[in-house]
Amino acid sequence: MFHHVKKLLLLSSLTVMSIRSSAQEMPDMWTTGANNKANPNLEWFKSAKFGLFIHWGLYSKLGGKWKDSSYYGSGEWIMNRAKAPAAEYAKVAQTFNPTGFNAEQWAEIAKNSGVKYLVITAKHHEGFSMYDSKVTDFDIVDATPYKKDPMKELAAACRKQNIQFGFYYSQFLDWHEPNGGGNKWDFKEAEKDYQQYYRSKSVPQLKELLTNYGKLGIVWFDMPGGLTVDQTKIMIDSLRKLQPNCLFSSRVGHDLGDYRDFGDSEVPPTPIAGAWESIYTHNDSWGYIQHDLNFKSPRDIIHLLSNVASKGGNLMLNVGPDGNGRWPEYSIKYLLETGKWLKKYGESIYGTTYGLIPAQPWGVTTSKPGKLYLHIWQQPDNNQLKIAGINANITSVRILGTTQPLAWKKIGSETIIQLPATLPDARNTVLIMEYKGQQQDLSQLHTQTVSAHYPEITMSPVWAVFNGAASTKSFTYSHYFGDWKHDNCAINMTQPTDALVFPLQVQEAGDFKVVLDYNCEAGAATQPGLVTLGAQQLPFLTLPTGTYDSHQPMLFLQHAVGVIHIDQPGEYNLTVKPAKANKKELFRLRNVILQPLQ
Ligand code: FHN
Repeated sequence: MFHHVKKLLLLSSLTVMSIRSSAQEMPDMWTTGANNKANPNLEWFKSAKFGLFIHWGLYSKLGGKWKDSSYYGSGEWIMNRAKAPAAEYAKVAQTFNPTGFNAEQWAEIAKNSGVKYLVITAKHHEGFSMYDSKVTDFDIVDATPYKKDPMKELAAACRKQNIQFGFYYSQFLDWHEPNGGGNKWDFKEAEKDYQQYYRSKSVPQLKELLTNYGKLGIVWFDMPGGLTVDQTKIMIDSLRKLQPNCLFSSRVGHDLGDYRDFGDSEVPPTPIAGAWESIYTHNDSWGYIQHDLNFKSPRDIIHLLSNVASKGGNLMLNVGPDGNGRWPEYSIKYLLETGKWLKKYGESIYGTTYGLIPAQPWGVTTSKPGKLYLHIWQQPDNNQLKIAGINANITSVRILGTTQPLAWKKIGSETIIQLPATLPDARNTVLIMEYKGQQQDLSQLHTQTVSAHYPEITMSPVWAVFNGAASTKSFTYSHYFGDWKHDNCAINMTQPTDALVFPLQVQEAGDFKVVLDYNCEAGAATQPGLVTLGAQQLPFLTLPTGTYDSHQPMLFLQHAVGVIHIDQPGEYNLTVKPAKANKKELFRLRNVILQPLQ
C-alpha cells in the first residue's frame, strides 16, 4: 500500500538530506493487468491526466429527496438509505424524461474543460441501465418516456471531440435484482445467488457495453463482490476478448485491474510510479443533489489536478447532471474555468510524470525529460523562489506560455529564481525550467523546506523519520454519507522513544510559531508531549477533540504550542514526542505547522 514510510534509524547526527528510498524503490502501482501482462493501452491513460466522471441515473431525478425526506452525502445511494422498496423505486423511471440531455453539448463542455477521457454510469447500484439493454426492461429505452439511448449519442460526441469514452459499471451491487448484491431490505440474503446475477445480468450487460458502443477506453468497475479470484479472471478474460485494449479499473477486484484507483476523494501522500487515478466529485455527492452546493472552486480543482499530477497520477473529477440531463451551473462554470487554465498551462500537466522536486512551501512540481514545471500556488512575499537540490544544468526559466526568461542564480545548493511582483495567475502560475544533464530524483526526500516568506509551512508526518513504535495510518471518515475524507496521521506515540523527526532545510533565520494539528480522544487528553529543536524545548499537554468514527467528522485541533527561534539558515531536526511514558498514544498528529512571526 501507499503507506510506505521507511523507518530510518535516527542517528544523533541525522543527515538532513535523507532520501526516503531510491527511485527504483518507488512503489509502482498497477502497471500490470490480469494475467500479469502490461496493458499496451496504458500509455494514453498515463498521459491523459484529467478525466471526467459522470454519475447519472434515476437518483438524479430524485435529487436527494425520497418522499418527504432530504438526504445529504451520496445521492446515488438514496434507494439504499431510504430502504425504498425495489418495485416502488422502479416507478421513478416512469417519469424519467431527460429532454435537456444534449450529447454534443456535454462533450463540448468536457472538451473545453480540458479532460481527455469521460466515464459515465451505465448502471449504478440502483440497478437501472442508462442505455438500451436487451438483458432487462429496467433500462432507459424500455422503462422511461424518454425511450432513447443517450449513451449512443454521448459515445459518438466524445469521439468527435477526441475524448476517450468509457463506462462505469457496478458489477456486483444491484438493489433492483433479487440476486444482486446489497438489497437486503427486499430480498433475503440467504436466498441470493450471486453467480446467477453475474450470469444473467452483469456479464451479459458488460458484453453489450463492450459490443455496441464502439471502442471503449475504460470499463470502470466498482465495488466488487461475490466472485473468487479465479471467477474474476474468467470474467475478465471473456470481456477482454471483445476489446483487448480497453482498460479495466482496479475495482474489478482481486488486484486484477489495469491501473489503480485510490479510495474516493483520496490522493496518495507521496509520489507513486505506474498508472493510477484519484477520483473526486465536484461537490459532496456523486449523483445530483439539488441542495448540495458545496462545489470546489476553479482554484481547488487546479490545485487538486496539479497535486495529483505532481505525484504521478490522473484526476477524474465527477459531475452529477440532474434528472433533466442538465449539469449543475457551477460544474459547467468551474470546469470551463479549469479548461482555460489548462489551455495556458496544460503542457505542465498532460504527458508529465511526478515532480522530481518534492512539494515546497510555494507549490508542487511535475516533470518531462529535460523539463521541470514549477506550479506556484503561493507566491513568496519577497518574490524569490528558492529551491534546493537542482543539480542539472539549467538552460532557461520562463513563465509557461511566455518567451521572456526569468533571472535566476545559484548560491550553494540553492537555485533562486526572481519572480515578477505579480504572477499572471494567483491560483497557479507555472514556470518551466529547462535543463541539460540529469536532474536527481528528490521526490522521496524527507527534508521539508522552511521559509519565512510564506504565511505558513505545513508538514505531514508522512515525510517524518519515525522512531520506536511511531508510524502513520490513513484515517478515513465522511461528514454526511459517502463523502469520504482521508487524513494521514502519526500514531502509536506512547513513549519518548516513539519520536517523529522532521529534517528541516531552513532558508531564513527567524521566529516560528509551532502549531500541532491533531485529533485526540478524550481518554488520551492532558498527556505531556514535547517539541524540540536543538536545545529548545516546547512542552505541551494534549487537548481532547473527540473519538474517531469513520461515519462521523474527524475533528482536528490546531494547537499552538510555542515559538522556536532559528538563528541562521541551515539544516535542523524538529522532533515531536511524548514527554514521558504514557498508557495511551499521545495523539493522532496530522500536521506540524510552522508560522513565521514578523
Ligand atoms: O458506492 C459508490 C459511489 O456511489 C460512487 O459511485 C463511487 C465513485 O467512486 N464509488 C462507490 C464507492 O466507492
